[in-house]
Amino acid sequence: MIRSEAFLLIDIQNDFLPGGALAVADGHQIIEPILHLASQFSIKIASQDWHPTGHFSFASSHPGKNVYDQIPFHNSLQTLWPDHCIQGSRGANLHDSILELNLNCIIQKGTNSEIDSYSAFFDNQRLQKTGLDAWLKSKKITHLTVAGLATDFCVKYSVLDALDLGYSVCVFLPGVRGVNIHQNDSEKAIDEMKLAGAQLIMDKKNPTDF
Ligand code: VGL
Ligand code: ZN
Repeated sequence: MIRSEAFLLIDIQNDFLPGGALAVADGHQIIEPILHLASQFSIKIASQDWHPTGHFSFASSHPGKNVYDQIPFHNSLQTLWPDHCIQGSRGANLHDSILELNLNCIIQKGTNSEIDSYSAFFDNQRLQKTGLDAWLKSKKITHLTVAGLATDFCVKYSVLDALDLGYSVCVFLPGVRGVNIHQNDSEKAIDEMKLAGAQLIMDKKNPTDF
């Protein structure tokens, strides 16, 4: 095992799993492969979507708007979501099996009411950093293997930011699933991550070239 390596688990929270407020189809299928791979990492980090009530990204905060509508925001578009991952709620908890992994660090994001944060590194406008980059640098971590939910949002933006910040990144494909508001969003996200320099892997020992 390379000591400069960590397993980064994105938003594996009850609300993104079947039965949750923003359930990702087949999201539960990531758990077993992730637990299996996790035993090979000494450093494991989880991100946690952690919104205050009335968060800007919630459709319920915009009268007349529906879930999955998009609204203009700072030269970009904000997708509107069902209320999810509300601070202190059961839905915001990391899945029990992930909590049992002896995580070295939990990074909360999306805590500012006024701005969403898909990436575990920055908010969506890149105005503020979470503590993740500083934490990784303090541990001299240079390589990340990433898994979690959702492929087409928080996994994708976390991977793109990690590459941008200079980390070597593997995406563990059996450990990701997407929201797929549009068909193929997950496939497109995977292509984007690969094009940006991420390595796509099916298991730890045998990196596969897709
Ligand atoms: C996520 C939508 C809203 C994610 C978080 O974890 O991918 N998606 N908030
Ligand atoms: Zn969110």
